[in-house]
Amino acid sequence: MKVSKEDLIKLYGQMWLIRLFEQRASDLFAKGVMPGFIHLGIGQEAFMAGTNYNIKAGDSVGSSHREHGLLLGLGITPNELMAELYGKETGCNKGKGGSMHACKAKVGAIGCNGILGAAQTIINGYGFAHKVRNDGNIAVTVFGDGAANRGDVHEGMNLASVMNLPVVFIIVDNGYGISMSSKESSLVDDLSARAAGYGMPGLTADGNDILAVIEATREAFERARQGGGPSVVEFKTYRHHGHFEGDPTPYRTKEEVEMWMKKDPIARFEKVLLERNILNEEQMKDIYEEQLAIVDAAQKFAEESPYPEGPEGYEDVFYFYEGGDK
Ligand SMILES: Cc1ncc(C[n+]2csc(CCOP(=O)(O)OP(=O)(O)O)c2C)c(N)n1
Ligand SMILES: [Mg+2]
Repeated sequence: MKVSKEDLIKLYGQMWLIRLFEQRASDLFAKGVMPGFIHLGIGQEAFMAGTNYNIKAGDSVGSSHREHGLLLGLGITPNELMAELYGKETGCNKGKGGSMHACKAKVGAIGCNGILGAAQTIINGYGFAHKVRNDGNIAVTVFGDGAANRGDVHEGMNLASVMNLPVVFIIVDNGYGISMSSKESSLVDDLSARAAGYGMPGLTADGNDILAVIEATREAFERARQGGGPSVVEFKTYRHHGHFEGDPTPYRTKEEVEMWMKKDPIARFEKVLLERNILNEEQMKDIYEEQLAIVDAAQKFAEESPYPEGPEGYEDVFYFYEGGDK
């Protein structure tokens, strides 16, 4: 697929935005400034930016617990996402969604479900709505190698298939489900092979090569848009950090980490951009600085924003008080 020079440059900026945003979140979390619990997708930027590239206005995209990058690409701004991570009133969910439940339905970011696998059945409702409305939009659900082993995922795939829904199941095999290697939790090399069991196409692509991601999602998304039904796309990638921030990762070797660092998706894309004379090193540095300034501004915005207070603090949430539930 031909991607214009302008788009390649935008994608490069987008990858840096995701990485810098998450590195900042990691630092703030380590300092104890950021509350809650975060899972970072540093190292997985190519699949996030590449998938977003083929998303159109009106599509419904369900993310998982590691996809701040997808949310940024869909249209949750860095300011409102950072504020959400801080639990502030100016966050996209007034600080009550946090990292794992940040969403913004009007830009198609339909959110995450804390129960692995559950979102892959729910996505069919979105797919069905697009089909009934005949709006040419699709529903996309992104989930991990660990989630892929849940029974609900199989039900979801089967239903999408028999109802010929415009749903794309994106499996992100990043090597682990917490500390369980994906090589041990499933004995098929490619999790996309599951698609055959439901009579739909399945494809595995290099999730650290943004151009391969764009190609794979384009094919699957176009099929779904044109009434060709659901499919599975699997991306092989690696998370540079642990499952959660603070995870000491005793389950992986230094050699394994080093091997994947050599496949860093940003460095790989830089090589392509240099080889094709699209950007030189100085221009790449400028783009990096631009994205860094956006992240600095997002942090400042989040820190200066208020927490939800008074009655507002108790709206949109279930809470318990002594003497009964309310
Ligand atoms: C049904 C269910 N079981 C267990 C958990 C706890 N849990 C949260 S994340 C996770 C691992 C997910 O691994 P994977 O799907 O590969 O995604 P990744 O974290 O690698 O992005 C587990 C077991 C859960 N949230 N839901
Ligand atoms: Mg995983």
